Amino acid sequence: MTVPPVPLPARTTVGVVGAGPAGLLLARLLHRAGIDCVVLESRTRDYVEQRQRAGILEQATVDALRSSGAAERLDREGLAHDGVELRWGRRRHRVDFPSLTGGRRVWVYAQTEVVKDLIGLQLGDGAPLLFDAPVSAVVGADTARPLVRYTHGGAEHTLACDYVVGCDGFHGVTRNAAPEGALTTFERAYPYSWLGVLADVAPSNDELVYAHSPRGFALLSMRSPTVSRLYLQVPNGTDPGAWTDERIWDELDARFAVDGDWSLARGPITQKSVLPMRSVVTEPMRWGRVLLAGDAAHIVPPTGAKGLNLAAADVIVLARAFEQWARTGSTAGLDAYSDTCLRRVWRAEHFSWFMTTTLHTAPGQSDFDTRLQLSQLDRVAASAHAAAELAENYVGGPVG
Ligand code: RFL
Ligand code: PHB
Repeated sequence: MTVPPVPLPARTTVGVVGAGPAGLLLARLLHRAGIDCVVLESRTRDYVEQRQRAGILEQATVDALRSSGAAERLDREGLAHDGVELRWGRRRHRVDFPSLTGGRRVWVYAQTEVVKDLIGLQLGDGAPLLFDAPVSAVVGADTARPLVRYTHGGAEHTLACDYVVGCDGFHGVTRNAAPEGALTTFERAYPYSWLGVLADVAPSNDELVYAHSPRGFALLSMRSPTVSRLYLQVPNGTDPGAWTDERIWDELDARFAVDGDWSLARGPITQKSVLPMRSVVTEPMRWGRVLLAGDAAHIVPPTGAKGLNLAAADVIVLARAFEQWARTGSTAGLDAYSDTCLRRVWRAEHFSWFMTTTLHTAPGQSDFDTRLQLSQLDRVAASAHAAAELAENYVGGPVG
């Protein structure tokens, strides 16, 4: 029996490029609001669901997942965290979120799981979400009907939209479709990367541990009560294959070392990868009828755990703006979208830069700079104001 080909829509209200967390959450929020949308993703469903990335969700992200009906498993399996631990000079200091932020906290729930939950719901509802559908061009931003060109099943297709949203990440095509001079990019590179590993071992601490050490930064995070996620600062260009499991554990041991009773449990390492770090902001996040959201518009180094949460915040603002436009015809929300998001983006850029440069040791870093870092960490331990500044930024505020 031959299966009839799935009819591909030729026309929609909102065309979404990319099925990462930004594109999927936007599609979900629009679907719940009764606004037509089509998501086009270049990769396979399996690839998108397995890509290891972020692990911390802010309250505002959790609230959005709940209001879009995508939090059933998150509410069952997500781990609520009320603080993080900082380590430096063999000392440890816990930053308590609820007491410093009026009761706010964060959740440990992997990006892979958020993505699986959102994909399952969209496909379950029969909402148009195409994998293996790379977008090659976005044209006509200055017309009433912008077009998205993509390939699928070996053929070229065109999708006509009222608006197009580029949720296609840092290497996507949408941002590059802007006319010359329409966008300005602000950028900073860092002289180090992270070696990230997944290990089948119970996390050695109940909460995340961010460690400054003369050997470089280390982070202990987790994916579940039986799976640890660990990161080590490594030089740019590091080949993950050059790090044996034993070398990784030895280095983590040395960087997390504290006075007193604490040890790092070891287990089989199941994945290793190296990620470079960058700070990038593109302004504005819109030209004509094309808008950018998530990593397509901005990148942060992962030390503040902001990337995924910024992507979610963008699309929460955008979904509200589309709802206002669909209900009343007013474009006020869409017109304010870029300015509204960029305020939060720049706050997160500053916090991510602050966490990164306070905790990492740059190649050839002077003793003077190290003393400044240690003084800042001492300050967080000594002053409730300094600790509250860190905690407020870490847990994030309400959106919009
Ligand atoms: P994504 O997740 O990159 O999704 C973009 C999607 O667009 C698709 N795409 C296209 N689709 C159609 N046509 C095209 N021409 C396309 N070009 C691209 C891509 O295949 C992809 O599916 O962006 P989004 O949705 O904005 O979400 C942002 C988050 O993914 C990101 O901010 C965080 O994951 C950043 N990040 C991390 N953040 C943290 O807070 N903690 C982490 O540990 C952490 N680890 C990471 C990360 C980002 C990484 N990248 C981007 C290299 C680790 C990595 C490796
Ligand atoms: C993670 O669990 O992957 C994670 C957590 C906190 C960060 C970065 C990554 O700051």
